[in-house]
Amino acid sequence: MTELDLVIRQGTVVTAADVMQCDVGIKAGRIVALAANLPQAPQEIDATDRLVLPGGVDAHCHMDQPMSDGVVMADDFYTGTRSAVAGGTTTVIPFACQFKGGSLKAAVEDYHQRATGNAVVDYAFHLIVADPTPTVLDEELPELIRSGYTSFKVYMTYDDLKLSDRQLLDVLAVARQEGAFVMVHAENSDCIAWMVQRLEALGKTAPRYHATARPMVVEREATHRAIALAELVDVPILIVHVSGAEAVEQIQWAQNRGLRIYAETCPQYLFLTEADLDQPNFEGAKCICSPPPRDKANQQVIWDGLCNGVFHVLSSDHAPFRYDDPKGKQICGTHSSFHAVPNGIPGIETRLPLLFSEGVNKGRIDLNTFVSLTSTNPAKLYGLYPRKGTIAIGADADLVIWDPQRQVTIHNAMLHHNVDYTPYEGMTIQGYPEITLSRGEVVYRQGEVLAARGRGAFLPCGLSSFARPKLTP
Ligand code: DUC
Ligand code: ZN
Ligand code: ZN
Repeated sequence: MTELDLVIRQGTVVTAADVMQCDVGIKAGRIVALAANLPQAPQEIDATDRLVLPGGVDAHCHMDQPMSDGVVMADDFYTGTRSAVAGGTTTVIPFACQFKGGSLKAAVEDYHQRATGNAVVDYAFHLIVADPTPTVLDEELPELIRSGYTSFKVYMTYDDLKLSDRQLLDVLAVARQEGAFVMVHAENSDCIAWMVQRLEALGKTAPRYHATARPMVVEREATHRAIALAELVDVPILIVHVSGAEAVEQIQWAQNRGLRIYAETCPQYLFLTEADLDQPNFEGAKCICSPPPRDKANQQVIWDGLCNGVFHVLSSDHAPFRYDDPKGKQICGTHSSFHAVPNGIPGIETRLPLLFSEGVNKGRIDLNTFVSLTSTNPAKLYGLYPRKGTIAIGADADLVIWDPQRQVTIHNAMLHHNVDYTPYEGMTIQGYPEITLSRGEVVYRQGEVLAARGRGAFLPCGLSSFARPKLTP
């Protein structure tokens, strides 16, 4: 064997399928050997009593995304990806967002400029299709899909992003034709607008009314409609950030009918409830995200869905807005109506530790499921597997040396994002990344991010392993 650059020795190597005691040999940034007693290398990492996991793939996160209304995201590609590696995530897939009236290609070019020279780990882009003009449908989208942007998100709510059912059908048809993969934000826009108007007319503008304005039925109806549209076009879709039981019922119903409906959830639907929106002094705004967190019973249904296979991926939906900031949650320096507060919470760094502690340690999911949900499935869903998302010969050496014993009390001061709060402040968890490697390079070690700014590379995506055509008998 030619000399290895690095050996990770004596660890417990975990993939979506296996748990193995072996060393990991790395050469030129890739995994080249998995065996006991590998020969000495110039660089060695002792992983005794540690897990060796594939680096997390966060397939739903937002960073440096241009916003309307004077709102600015707190994390750019530098701070966002630093936060990612400190939490054990080595690949991120944020969104190049088209504006209505704007070009999709221009959005992609702009987003490249934001990422290049800043990202510390590898990244791909989803597209957001907000204006499916004939040029977008017939030219831009097919060309972009063939150039490695193989997934896109569509919205059923938010005035500046939402598509009509007719437009959704047009976009789904392009996905079917090109083999692309569609993520759907499922909430009924008119129901929300109607609720917001009535609540504001009654002076009910505090953060807690965000949840009142977006009850479960609003998500359930849109989830069902998205499924129906996908069935009509005969194309797989993934429902993003599923928050509770009634949406899960719709997804299970579709899955039981044999439809290719996939689903994602996020830590906020496992760890927060709508009571978190009802904190004093406007602090509830910190937990405003859409869909909103629900209640304990809904949390349990989301946990069940992670255990029983309804969900394929756990993403952060990291949407970083500072709290004490006129460009963030306190938009224009005021405690404005819940409806003006930017939607989203930070979570790219806490995604893996939270799921490990409450999922694996509490016996809800096994180690293989943890790896599937956080790394392997997102890599497969978005056409990055097996380069990313697994520990195998030839895969990129994107790895996390994970200390399953380490107890950590989460404080915002220890996190690496550029947000001035975490919704998980004070929560004590067990299990934390010790070392993170990206293409064989140590980019994080025990609290310190070591990665050089801009070392991350763009990843063109192949077609989704989950969007392959159905086999017909
Ligand atoms: N909801 C979204 O749809 N995107 C970003 C954050 C959020 O809360
Ligand atoms: Zn969304
Ligand atoms: Zn999002």
